[in-house]
Amino acid sequence: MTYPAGAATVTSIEAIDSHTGGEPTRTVISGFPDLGEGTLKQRRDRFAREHDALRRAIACEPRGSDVVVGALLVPPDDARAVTGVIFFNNVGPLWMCGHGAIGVIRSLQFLGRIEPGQHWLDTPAGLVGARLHEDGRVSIDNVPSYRHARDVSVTLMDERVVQGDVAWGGNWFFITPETPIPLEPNHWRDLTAYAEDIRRALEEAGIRGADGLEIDHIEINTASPTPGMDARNFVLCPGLAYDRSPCGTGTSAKLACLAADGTLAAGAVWRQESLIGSVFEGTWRPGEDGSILPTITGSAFVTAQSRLVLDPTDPFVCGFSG
Ligand code: PYC
Repeated sequence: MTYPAGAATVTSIEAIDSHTGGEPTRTVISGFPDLGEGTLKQRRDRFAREHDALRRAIACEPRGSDVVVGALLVPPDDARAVTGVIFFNNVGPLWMCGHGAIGVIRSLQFLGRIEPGQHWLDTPAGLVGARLHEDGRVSIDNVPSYRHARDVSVTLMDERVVQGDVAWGGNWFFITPETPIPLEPNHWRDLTAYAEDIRRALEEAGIRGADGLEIDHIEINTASPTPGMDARNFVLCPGLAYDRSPCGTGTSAKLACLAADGTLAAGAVWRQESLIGSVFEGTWRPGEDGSILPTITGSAFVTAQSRLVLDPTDPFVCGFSG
C-alpha cells in the first residue's frame, strides 16, 4: 500500500483530543504539511484539494469516527489571533465550528500556550473572539450571523411538508421546530433519518444559502422538557453524524432567527440543550446590515494527548468512512 497523494511524507501527527458537551474535537498541533501562502479561505481550499487523505486519516475510522471534528492549527491571517484554525470532519472542511473553537481554546490552555483572558481565533468564516474564564468555561464571540430565508417549505419522501428557516451561524442551517419524532436520545437513529430526508429534499429543491452554498446542517429545535432550558435541539452534521453538543454555529443561527422574529431581546440569555443534555448559553448583540453578533458559552475537557501513527503498510492508513 502506498500513501495517497498528500500523505506521502507524514508518519506521525500530534493532537490533543477534547470534548465539548460530549462532541469531540481533535486539535492537530504538529505533523501536518504546511498549507503555504494565502488567506485562510485559500488554505482551506488547498486543505480540501491536496490533503484529503490526511483529513480522513485524522478524522475517520479507524483512528477517528464520524463524530470527530478536527481542528488544524495554522498561522492566522489576522495578527490579533493566537492561531488560525481549519475545522474539518469525516467528509470535508467546515467554515467554523463552535464546539470545536471551545475545544481548541481549552487545548491551548492545556498546552500552556494561553491563560484565562481574551483571545482570538482566525477561521475561514472570519475572526472569532474567545474568552477563557477562570473556571474553564469559554465564551465564543462568533462571526456575524443572520436569517437568510424565513418559512421555507420542503416536501419529504412521504409527501410530508416541513417548514423552516435558512440561517447562517458560521455554517449553513435549515432550522425547523417540526418533528414527528421526540427529541430523546433513544430516537437518534429515526431523527437522523428524518433530518437526512430534509437535507435531501432541500438539495433536490435547489434551496441553498447565500452565494449558492450548500445547506449542510439540519437543526430540529423544539421546546425542552428540562426545567430552565429554552430549547432542545438535534443537529445533523454534513457527514450524517448528529452533534452531541448543542452546536455553537447552530445555536448562533437559531439566535439570528429569534432576533429576526423579535422573540429574544439583545443581551437576554438563551439556554440551548443538546439531545444528550449538554448546554450552551447564547446571547446576541446587534451587528451590521441586520446581522447579529452571537456569543456562545460552553465547557470543554481534554481527553487525550496523542501521537497518531501513520504506518504505510496499513491498508487503512488513510481511514475510511462508513
Ligand atoms: O458546534 O458549531 C458547532 C458544530 C458544527 C458541527 C459540529 N459542531
